[in-house]
Amino acid sequence: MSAQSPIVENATALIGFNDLVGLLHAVFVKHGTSPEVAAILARNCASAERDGAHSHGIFRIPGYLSTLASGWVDGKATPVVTDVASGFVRVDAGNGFAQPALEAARPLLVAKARSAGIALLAIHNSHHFAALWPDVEPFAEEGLVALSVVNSMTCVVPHGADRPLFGTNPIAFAAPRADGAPIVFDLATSAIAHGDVQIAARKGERLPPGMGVDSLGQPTTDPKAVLEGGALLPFGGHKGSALSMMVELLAAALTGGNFSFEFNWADHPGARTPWTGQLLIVIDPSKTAGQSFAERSQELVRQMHAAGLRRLPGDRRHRTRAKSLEEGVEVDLEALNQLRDWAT
Ligand code: NDP
Ligand code: PYC
Repeated sequence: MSAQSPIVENATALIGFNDLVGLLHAVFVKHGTSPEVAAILARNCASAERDGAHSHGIFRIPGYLSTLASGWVDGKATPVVTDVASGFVRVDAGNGFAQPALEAARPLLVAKARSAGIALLAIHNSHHFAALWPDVEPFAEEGLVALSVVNSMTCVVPHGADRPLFGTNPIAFAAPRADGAPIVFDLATSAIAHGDVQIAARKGERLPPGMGVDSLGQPTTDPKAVLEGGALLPFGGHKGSALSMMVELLAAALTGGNFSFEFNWADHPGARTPWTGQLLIVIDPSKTAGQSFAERSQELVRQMHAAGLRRLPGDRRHRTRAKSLEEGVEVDLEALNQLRDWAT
């Protein structure tokens, strides 16, 4: 399918995955990234759109572009990888995006995980504006277990506190299984991702109760009240709050990156990307005693289904992915036309 000839259906169009990657690549390069960085961000963003992860797909492009225009992030940064210890790799992303930093460190990280059984990647001086599952899923596809955390920007009130401090701080996990796609989950530790609040505000929808507060700290279901001076709450009260605190410690304190409250983008109007850190832990489960890990994880899934479970985390994404690869990625037509303008 050609990027030039989408099939129009209502206000959406279908575009082939590779065409979408190519279009996004052109947009990124046009707006100041290197071709190498553009290739990584374009695939990441198109993959989110392909899998129906809309809060971190094309919706994010205006934020990427305004950030690049503001000079807040270096779209041409070259990450510097350091072999710190037998199970520890560090990357200075050079005020660039986190995904190219991960890509640069990947071979060393995997080699260490395979030889020692476990290895850690600490990325700092980095910007992460995307979904986290694309960072962990590929490890599970090659038989490894991966866990990643990244901290974002202050907009979440810690449980029991009076004002926002934490970011929306997601946690993503991926593990191989014997008969099927890897088990993957990826969730914000806030009750709702900031991106979904923006989408609700744009569509004029209310939020479910318990997601956020207004500028006076009062519970609200109005997304605009959350965005304009209000804040989000952690999911699950003190439990999500503790996990969000853990993410701050692992993604910032342990990597040398900024806490969610430590950067000030006030002098960069248009900047949207959190300038923080990211941690990945990769485990080689072939070192496990007894039956293979992939067979054990398959058994767990079998038992969950036998217990009545209909939907595993990742099932919805994989269903959407299969449809997108078969029929084309369904994209808002106006957004597609906008991308074409930006690409030229
Ligand atoms: P969701 O609450 O939509 O989903 C969280 C996880 O639960 C997913 O793995 C999802 O699988 C699964 N899931 C959802 N509903 C069900 C269900 N009914 N049964 C079983 N599993 C289910 O995600 P969030 O809103 O918390 O986060 C959205 C995205 O925002 C994430 O990709 C996250 O990485 C990103 N984000 C990025 C930040 C950053 O700083 N870069 C900050 C905060 C969030 P499935 O995907 O298959 O639906
Ligand atoms: O959706 O919460 C979010 C988010 C923050 C940074 C990137 N995405």
